[in-house]
Amino acid sequence: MATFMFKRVLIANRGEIALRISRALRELGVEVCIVHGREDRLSLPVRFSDFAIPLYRSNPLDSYLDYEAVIQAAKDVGAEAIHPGYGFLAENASFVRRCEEEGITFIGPSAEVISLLGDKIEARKAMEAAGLPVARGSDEAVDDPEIARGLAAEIGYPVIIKAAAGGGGIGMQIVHDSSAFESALHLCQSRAQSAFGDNRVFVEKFIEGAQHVEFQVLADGENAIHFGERFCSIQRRHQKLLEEGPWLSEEIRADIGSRVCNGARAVGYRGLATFEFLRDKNGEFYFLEVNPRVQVEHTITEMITGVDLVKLGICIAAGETLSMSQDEVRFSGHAIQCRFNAEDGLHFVPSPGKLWDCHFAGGRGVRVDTHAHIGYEMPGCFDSLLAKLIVWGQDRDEAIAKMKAALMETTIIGVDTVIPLHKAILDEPDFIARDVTIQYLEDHPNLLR
Ligand code: MV4
Repeated sequence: MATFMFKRVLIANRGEIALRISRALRELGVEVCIVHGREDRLSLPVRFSDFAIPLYRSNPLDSYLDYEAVIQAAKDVGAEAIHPGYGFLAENASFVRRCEEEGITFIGPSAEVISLLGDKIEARKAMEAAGLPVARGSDEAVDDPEIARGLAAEIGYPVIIKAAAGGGGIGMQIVHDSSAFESALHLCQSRAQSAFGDNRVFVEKFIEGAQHVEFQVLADGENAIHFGERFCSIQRRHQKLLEEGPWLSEEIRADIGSRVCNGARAVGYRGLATFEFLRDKNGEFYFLEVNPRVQVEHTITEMITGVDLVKLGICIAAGETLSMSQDEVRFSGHAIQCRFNAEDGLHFVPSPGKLWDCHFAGGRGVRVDTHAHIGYEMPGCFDSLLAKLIVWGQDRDEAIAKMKAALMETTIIGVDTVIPLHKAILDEPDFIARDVTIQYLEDHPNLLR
């Protein structure tokens, strides 16, 4: 029930997600404020905002990372809440704590929950206790190589050593036998120290030949519901390229779905969350981590459930309780998303430049989320995501056919994109047969020619 809604919200982000959040706010009758760097001063989310606050910095990233400046901007403009989007400040517990101190609503979970989930050892422990399946491994940080080696022998090789403060795969080491263990442990610890200022690592059974499946959750601090799963195995260097959903049977969705809701309730989660899993050849699930934010691929779930997840997340932050029950979440058809990164499609190096021409597909069941337009100057200093093309079909075959037709119409002139790779994947027999793991691109090197 709509009891209270913000009058004015500040977006602390840029690009397609800033535009996506701006649309949700406007539909809710909320005034849209946005901070921006010099590179983005002419961008669509800035032009479409009610109040734009320039925060020009010598390092362009700092326009979106200098959180004291972002908080000051919110106060200056009278915004009651800040939406962080993804990346930048979205998972920064210190920033969220400062928002809490200033009486500004952070649209997302509490600083305490972000800290808990940011520690992969703590998150793993909490979720195992809540009944989520986890891979065999250490339930605390490992430091002593002898103890760690003993644990690895017990679990059985191969094992993986991960940073407690990690995520995104930074520092991870796969170890195949005990002779390689000690140096891998030290390497992971030193990578973790330099990347996160925290050298704690933990050990897990390495799950081979796995798929990446994630569940979308919405919670209000007390209760939680899930919106099913997305299949996100097709990635390179931990950056997803193509996502789709649904992927699982109704029975498995209901089983893992009820567990992730228990996990969200156990930590008092509030807002949108994604629970990431590996799924092995036998169909066994292993919890990886919780992403405490809106994700790039939330669009897949919106297409197959018909809900506006971004609006729901804002309503929760405004103090509403969950407005739907699990029974009211219905699934229909199949959705596929292609991410158009401005990159060279062979080596995945950024390809900044001016979009001399730009045209996106349309028609029934076709959605494009983008801040791109003819004349847009794609900066090289930010994430290279330029646009997302999402299609909906009655079933997977129809969605694939629709995506191929939509890619054929897509025109982006001025920067390189990964679209030739998307086209090749959609024609590849293993993809068509759903025979896809997280090794998909390494296993299909011909796609990159
Ligand atoms: C794993 C794994 C295999 N076994 N954990 C990569 C990022 C981080 N979120 C966790 N990751 C992995 N954890 C065990 N026990 C393989 C990966 C992994 C991966 C996971 C999801 C999607 C893509 C991936 C690519 C390489 C490795």
